Amino acid sequence: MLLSIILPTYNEKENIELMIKSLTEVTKKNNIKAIITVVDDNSPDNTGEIVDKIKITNKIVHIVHRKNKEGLGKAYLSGMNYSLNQKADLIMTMDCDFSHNPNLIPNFLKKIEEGYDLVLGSRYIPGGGVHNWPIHRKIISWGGNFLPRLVLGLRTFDNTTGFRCYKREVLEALNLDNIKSNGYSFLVEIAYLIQKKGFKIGETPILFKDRIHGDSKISKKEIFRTLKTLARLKFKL
Ligand SMILES: Nc1nc2c(ncn2[C@@H]2O[C@H](COP(=O)(O)OP(=O)(O)O)[C@@H](O)[C@H]2O)c(=O)[nH]1
Ligand SMILES: [Mg+2]
Repeated sequence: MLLSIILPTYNEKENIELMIKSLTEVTKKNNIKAIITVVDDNSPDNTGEIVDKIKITNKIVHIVHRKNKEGLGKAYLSGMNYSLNQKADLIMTMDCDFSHNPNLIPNFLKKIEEGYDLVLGSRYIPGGGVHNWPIHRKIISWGGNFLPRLVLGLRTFDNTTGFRCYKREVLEALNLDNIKSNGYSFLVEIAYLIQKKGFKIGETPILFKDRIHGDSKISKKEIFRTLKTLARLKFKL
């Protein structure tokens, strides 16, 4: 069984090396056959070049170089298509800034073994939570998760989490290139399409820690994008 861990990066020079090291250790320690698929949007801080160097000695590291910054959703899509081509059986996505704890990866695989097709790392189930978040971010995140449940009938509690594990069959069943949204709304849309196809979605608790190095790239435009996406999916626009 091959696991591909997709790491989208944009200006992550302070985090990338440590993150790759940590993922390499965790997968080795747990006997998980894995590749790390970095998807870099031509980061001006040279994150891509750093990975090119690491890749020479660490053979589990792969990189997809993209020309322009096109957002998280497009980066995930590139990483997913690449992982499917590499014959990965499981495809994970996670942030490169240590907000998602690499040590939790085995918990996702356990849920997959229990029979789930998609496992979400959830802040909003017992045992999960957020660390060091200002109140406005908590409110935005809570709304971003509550609204899709209300409007689209999603049964899962954390639908904007980027810490996930998909079975390859799930991604093969979707028409990935038809997914229109980007950023957080991409995450909502893909969860909705997967639930609609009748796949089993499970959640495993995660404690989300705010980044220490570098800056968040998610803009306020996301809120409006998510509202637009909800309307489009609800009314099939
Ligand atoms: N390739 C790529 N990665 C991105 C882009 N935007 C954000 N990222 C990466 O996606 C992850 C989550 O982004 P981040 O800014 O930490 O979002 P936040 O934690 O929700 O504030 C990080 O690893 C970023 O480097 C993008 O446009 N392209
Ligand atoms: Mg972050």
